[in-house]
Amino acid sequence: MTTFQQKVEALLADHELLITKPNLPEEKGNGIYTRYNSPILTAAHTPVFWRYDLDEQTNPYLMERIGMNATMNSGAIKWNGKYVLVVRVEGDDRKSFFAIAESPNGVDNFRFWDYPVTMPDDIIPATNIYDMRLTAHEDGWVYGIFCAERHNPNAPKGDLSSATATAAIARTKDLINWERLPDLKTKSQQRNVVLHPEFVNGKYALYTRPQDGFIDTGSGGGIGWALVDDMTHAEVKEEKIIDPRYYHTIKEVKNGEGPHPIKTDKGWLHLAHGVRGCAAGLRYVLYMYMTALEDPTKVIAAPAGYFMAPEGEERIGDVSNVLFTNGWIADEDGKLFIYYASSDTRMHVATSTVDKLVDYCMNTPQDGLTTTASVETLKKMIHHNLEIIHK
Ligand code: M1P
Repeated sequence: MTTFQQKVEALLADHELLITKPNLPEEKGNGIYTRYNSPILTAAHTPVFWRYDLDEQTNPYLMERIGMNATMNSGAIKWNGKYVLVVRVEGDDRKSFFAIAESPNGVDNFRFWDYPVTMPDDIIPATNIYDMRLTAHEDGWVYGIFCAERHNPNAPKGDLSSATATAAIARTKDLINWERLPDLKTKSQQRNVVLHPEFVNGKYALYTRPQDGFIDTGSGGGIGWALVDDMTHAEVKEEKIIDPRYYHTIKEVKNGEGPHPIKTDKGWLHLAHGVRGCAAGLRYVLYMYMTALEDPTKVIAAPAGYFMAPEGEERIGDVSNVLFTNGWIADEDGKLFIYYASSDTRMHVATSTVDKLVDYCMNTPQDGLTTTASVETLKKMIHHNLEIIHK
């Protein structure tokens, strides 16, 4: 008969096998990035000792006591030579919290730190928090901006679904102790707010995403930009839309900045998500754009369509047909690790290089916004290629 202790050891051994499984690059790709054959984090990657009470006296059947439902939308930062993610972990109770997982190589062997992040809740307590964007700002702090969700105080009686989204702000110097700052003051609701890593005209600069309601962006025209005097009392006084939504594109319904942009010789390199509606619901894909170094509000490259869309098992999960990103890490040699979640369920990595993605942004044709324009663009490339083939 298997003893309690043997069952515990089997659980721990299976978990160790899972989290140390090598993650191999997929051989075939599109030349732009490389996908990997396994997710980097799933709910099963969370430590056994988060989920099981390992005491035979109190858990004689060795049952899971605290279920974990998903690991998704993670902020990312290179920290003491490690690839570190601030993961949105969602429990079976639907509450999300932040937990840190680190890897020695960025593609596998991600291991959670023993305890989740204790995020101070001393400003206005929130019901749920999620989707942190990390920015190591030139002021010396690492900021985390994330969504704080609360029940809408103006909801009609009995409406328990109406919520509000606010950009919550915290900062740290060690990823362990977090100082919570007041939520961003804005006229509209906000999600997907991201801090630019440098001062602009002596001010902090934020990418925003104004929205009329908790889900609907409504009159919020796209990804916005705002300058803020002081992150300890951050207030958006003026907001300018820098990356608008357009009819019949991948970002027709909504868009949102991913992680903060990366500075390159040719401009700021941005990764974002775009949303469109279809009979199956909303479809979330990733797209890229670039802005000018001297004016980060000026778009200088906007490749048409999506950069990455859900494929294979990525298509299915708690909220199917979704790719979402809020973290990437550029190594000093230009190698780039893109951390993305699929269908609000699991985390993946894709790799590329900064140079390749600048080339992708600068040389992928723009969206002409009509079928006629798309066909003309296609014909130009066919013509050019046929000349080469028949030379
Ligand atoms: O369910 C898909 C995503 O929906 C929201 O994104 P957005 O703010 O653009 O609508 C967020 O709740 C995000 O966490 C989630 O992955």
